[in-house]
Amino acid sequence: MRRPQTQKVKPCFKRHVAAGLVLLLLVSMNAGCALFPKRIPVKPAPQAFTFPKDFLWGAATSAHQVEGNNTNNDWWDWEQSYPFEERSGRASDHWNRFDKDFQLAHALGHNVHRFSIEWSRIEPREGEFDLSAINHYRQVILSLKSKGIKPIVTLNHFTLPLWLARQGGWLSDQTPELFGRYVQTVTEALGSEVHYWITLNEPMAYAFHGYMNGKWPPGIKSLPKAVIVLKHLLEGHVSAYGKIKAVYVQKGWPLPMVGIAHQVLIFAPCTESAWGDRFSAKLRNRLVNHLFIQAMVHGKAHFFGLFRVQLDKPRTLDFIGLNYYTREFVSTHGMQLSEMMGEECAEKHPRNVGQRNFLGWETYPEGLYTLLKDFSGYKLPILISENGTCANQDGERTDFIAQHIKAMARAMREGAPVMGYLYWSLIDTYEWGEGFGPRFGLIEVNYKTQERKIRESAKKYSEIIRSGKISA
Ligand code: IFM
Repeated sequence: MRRPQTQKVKPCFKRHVAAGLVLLLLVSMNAGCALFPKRIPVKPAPQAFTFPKDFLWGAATSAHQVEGNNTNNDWWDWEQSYPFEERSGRASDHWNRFDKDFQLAHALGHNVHRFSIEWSRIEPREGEFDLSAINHYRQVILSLKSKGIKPIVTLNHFTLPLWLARQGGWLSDQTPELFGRYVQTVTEALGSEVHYWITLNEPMAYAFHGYMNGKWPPGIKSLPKAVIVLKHLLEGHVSAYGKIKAVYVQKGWPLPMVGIAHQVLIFAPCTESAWGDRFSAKLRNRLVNHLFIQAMVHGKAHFFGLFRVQLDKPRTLDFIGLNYYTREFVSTHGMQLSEMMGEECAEKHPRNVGQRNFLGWETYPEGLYTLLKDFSGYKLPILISENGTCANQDGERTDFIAQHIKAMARAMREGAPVMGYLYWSLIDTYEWGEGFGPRFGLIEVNYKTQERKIRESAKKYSEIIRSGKISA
């Protein structure tokens, strides 16, 4: 154990009076400290944290948000019929510009990049797989690898092919198997070049917005349907996990790592002293943050009889991807389960003092530390699969990144098994239903000309990556 550093306490008086007098004085004033300077412990200054050499550093995107012209999926359809101010349209034209975008990522020192494959391009009609689309993604992967950037491939990031949405999407009990079939095709075609797979992005957020508040396609508001969708998403994940592993075994490729990208939030009580609010915060934490992961780790999960699931296989996760952005304050407003889940009170909450971004989300880096400590309990590697902000000023993004990386480093110092950090997002994206206003990108996109400009915050992030350290 290291001994605490010490410092000398300065003598209290100068020696300019007669020695005897001084002695007398000192004794009477109980000031022995002047003669025998006391050693008092000083807290060791926290040191910079050095990340492991093989730490994954990069950024993420998703197909529909950057590629442009994903005309054959349910989101495109939804955008045409819903009164959105902005539709995804050409988005960031990443479908055509991916190689240039990856050159920028490379220049910024990224060694990994997460992107998603658009199911509606791969399987435009049921059972028909489009080889040219598969080949496109092969080029995407090869472009990354030629620059020394490892691909992390998400297989489903919210959007569904229109044909599948029309037959019920994730409400249909056929969908988990159809997802497995699509995943198998993609794995057979691209698996030799990929080590990291993410089956689903944010299943809880998907079920909530699509089937509870109805803000996303298919615009349903029904708790029982949301529960069915969650079960099917879990079964879809299990099916995909099995297919991926089976393909690698059959081909004799080194086994890959398969995970999900799971949305996590800090839930805090609106009134600390109100047990009901504290209870609501705990309930949400259990449901939103843990239920899905518990099911994948243990093969079963339940939530007060409302949700009970038993999967064919336990342990269908090799790593946990966490998408962390902010915290929410909740208060309870009744004794029914739905009321106990609470309501948000962020706007009027006095403790909500952090910087707010363009969408009003509070910056709360401490939350990342807390969640990493919490999720370390699953004893699986953790990837920060998304963390980012649509800052009003780029300087806020610089601070956001540094503060979150510090929080992550603190958790790692205390043993959290973090394998990488991905900023959301590499380039500005189309934000679901919110349009192009929120600017999350490390790289700014001029949507009129499609020009790219590296933001200062991206350069600061790059400095952290290159140094492999963060100051305490
Ligand atoms: O843009 C989204 C992404 O698609 C999923 N995670 C949250 C991001 C910001 O809202």
